[in-house]
Amino acid sequence: MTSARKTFDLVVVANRLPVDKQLDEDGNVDWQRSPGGLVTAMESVMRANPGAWVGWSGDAGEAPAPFYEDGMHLRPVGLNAEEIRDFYEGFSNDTLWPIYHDVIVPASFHREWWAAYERVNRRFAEAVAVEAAPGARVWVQDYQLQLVPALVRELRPDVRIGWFNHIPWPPVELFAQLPWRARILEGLLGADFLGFQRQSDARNFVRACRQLLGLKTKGDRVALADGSGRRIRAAAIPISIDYMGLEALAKRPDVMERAKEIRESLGDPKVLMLGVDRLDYTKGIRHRLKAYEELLHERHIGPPDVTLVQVATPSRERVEAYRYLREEVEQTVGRINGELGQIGAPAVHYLHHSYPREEMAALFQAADVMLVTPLRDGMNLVAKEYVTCRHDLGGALVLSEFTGAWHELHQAFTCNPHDIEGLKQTMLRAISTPTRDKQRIMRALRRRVADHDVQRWARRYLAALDAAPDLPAPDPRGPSAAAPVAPPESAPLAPNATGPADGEPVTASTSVSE
Ligand code: ADQ
Repeated sequence: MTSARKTFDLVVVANRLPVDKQLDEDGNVDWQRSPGGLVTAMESVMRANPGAWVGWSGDAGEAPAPFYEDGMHLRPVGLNAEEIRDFYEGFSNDTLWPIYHDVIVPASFHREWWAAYERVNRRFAEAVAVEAAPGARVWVQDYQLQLVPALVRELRPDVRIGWFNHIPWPPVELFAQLPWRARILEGLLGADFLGFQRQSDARNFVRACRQLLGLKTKGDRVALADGSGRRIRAAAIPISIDYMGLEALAKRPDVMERAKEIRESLGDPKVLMLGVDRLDYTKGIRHRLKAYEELLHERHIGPPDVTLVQVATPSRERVEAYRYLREEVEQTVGRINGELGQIGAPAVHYLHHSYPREEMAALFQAADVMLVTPLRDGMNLVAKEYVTCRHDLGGALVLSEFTGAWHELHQAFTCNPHDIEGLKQTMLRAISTPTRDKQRIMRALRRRVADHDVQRWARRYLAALDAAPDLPAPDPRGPSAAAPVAPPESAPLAPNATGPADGEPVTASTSVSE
């Protein structure tokens, strides 16, 4: 007797599984929940919908058998060592990542990397096809999996497919450099709905379809020319964080106590500045250090009154541009401390580690000025985490206008990190603005994040996906009389129906009054 295999109404597909493999002392495998924002977001969605998650386990070799973890069905996808090199480190992180981030470093193009990207995307799509129940919702994440939507549609035309881009979508002039640009656009157009961090990302995508594929577009919709009549919607639904969960953590007495301890161990500076980033060239760490170094040289600020803690999480260390960045940042920190530090009072405390959430929340509460200065960033969750942890209304957020977060948090101390002189002035302003004014700003920033948390992001995304696909209405006179119809305006994203459209700056009329 055979029993029907269980399939799932919601399948999330991401490059990585939401768990990390750990080996205990006896060499037994244990899976630990990874603390990322996506996992937290999906937790609440998956509690309501029995879900599966398809992703790579993070190790080279055969995929482990599917397993359950905290009520989630996890289906690992295997990558061999060459595929990790070519698909992940190569095409994803050394071709797409730089192109999608304004070519801050040059992108590398290699045909064998593309071949691996295609092959691995197909493997992910095949895994999805096995897990999805009839008519399921499939939610594909990010730039590593842009071919998956069309591949899943080929295998499973019955399912509803969404894709969300966590990083920026580049202007068409940059995207056009990609030798495989048409294939990527066609891969994405297999979806029913495409979500982006900012409206300008969605608009860039629509423009690329028009200019590079010659497709007709209207507003946020791209009409396919394959006779299906499908129109794909591309819109901004900016990601957020678990505001309630993080705020509760930040209010824990042990975390607040730890924040005090951190300040004490740094010699109780008058002003503690903080940077927290993956060690990535997009994050503007070098620009931040340059501005800080100049302020020190010019004696505007200096230790022991002012100090900077820079947490730089290890990242993509096998990609050359990242190794080079690390060397440069570490040399700069060494130089600043050598020239401008004092005994017992270094100018920069540089930490190249990952920390538990509690420690991050304590650091955020300890910091008077949070420096978020990316040259380009899809969203930047650190900015949202910082204001969430400041339930005391203390602190000041310096925020680059090149982050997705700035489009929601533009009351922050805004900076253009390329303008070193301007960045220096903004840092000084963040220090010297009167406390009452800073509290007013912090209250408005916190309100925005509280109202637009990650649970709302996930609900909005799935509502938009459910409103898709956008097909011409059947003609009551029969198929031969079918004529194009105006796309229905789907309710969930109607701008300004209940407030600002997500992704839009909070304007004077919608910002929170005191
Ligand atoms: P990332 O570029 O990885 O993500 P970001 O949004 O800054 O970045 O989030 C990083 C996360 O890692 C934050 O939750 C932060 O607290 C945490 N973190 C950083 N350093 C840490 C450390 N040393 N120890 C522990 N935790 C640390 C991509 C895009 C972003 C987008 C996110 C989500 O590049 O633009 O905001 O996806 O969509």
